[in-house]
Amino acid sequence: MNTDEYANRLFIIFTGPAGSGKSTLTASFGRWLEEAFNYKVTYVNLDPGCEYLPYKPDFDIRSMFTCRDIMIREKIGPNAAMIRASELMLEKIDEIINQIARVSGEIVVVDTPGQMEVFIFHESGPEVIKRLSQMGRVISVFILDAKFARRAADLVVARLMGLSATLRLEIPTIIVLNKSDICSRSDIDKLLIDVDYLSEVLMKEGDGVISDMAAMLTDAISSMSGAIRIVKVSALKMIGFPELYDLIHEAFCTCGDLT
Ligand SMILES: Nc1nc2c(ncn2[C@@H]2O[C@H](COP(=O)(O)OP(=O)(O)O)[C@@H](O)[C@H]2O)c(=O)[nH]1
Ligand SMILES: [Mg+2]
Repeated sequence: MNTDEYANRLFIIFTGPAGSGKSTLTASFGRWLEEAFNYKVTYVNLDPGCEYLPYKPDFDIRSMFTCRDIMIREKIGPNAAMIRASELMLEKIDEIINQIARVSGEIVVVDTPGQMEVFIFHESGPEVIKRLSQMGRVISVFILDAKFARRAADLVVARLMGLSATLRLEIPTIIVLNKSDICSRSDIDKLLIDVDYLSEVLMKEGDGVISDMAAMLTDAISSMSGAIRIVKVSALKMIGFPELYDLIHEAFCTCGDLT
């Protein structure tokens, strides 16, 4: 139920592979929204495995359980502990959602577990998203690490990952290329916006079979998700945030500001 009280609330969920910059972007994009627009931003940490956060969370899953405690208590390794934590997230979903509801302002930035698969491909992520959708609009920002965007084929893989996140979470998803401050490709802008150019480079860079496959995937992704625009950001240097803001805005087709 999407009541009037919640109609204007926006949850921005940061997802992406380990180390791509979810926590850093949660912190810096949240701060930018506060400074540029005076929004009241709420910070939510759903990563029970992190040791350090670059923001002060209003809700922190670690107040309920941590991977470290689970490892010690259940005598298991870090990967099994992450999976166990994901199960616990599901078991305690009512309490988690109630606590998030209690602290949430108009914009809520949500940091997710370091290992994206335990959030996106297990039950907990989609369930959390479903419950948040009852309290406002939800969008996910899928983060790709520029360190792994050296070849055109990597961008195709990124789009596929973004698409699988969309399919799993069933919410609008924006793909960002983070760490643009250390991106080594000079034609990255063109690769991100021009699908024909991307196909051309794929042909040149890969060997026959691989580049054919990548080109076919590019066509398929384009027809499935329309004109895909990947925005280039740097969470560390706060670059590309107005463009990211515009994309979030466009995803909801609203006028005026985000709320
Ligand atoms: N150069 C650069 N480093 C970044 C950027 N964003 C994050 N990092 C670094 O990447 C590492 C992982 O970032 P983190 O936010 O913890 O990733 P997470 O695992 O996805 O939450 C940290 O050392 C960050 O300082 C960026 O825009 N540029
Ligand atoms: Mg993190």
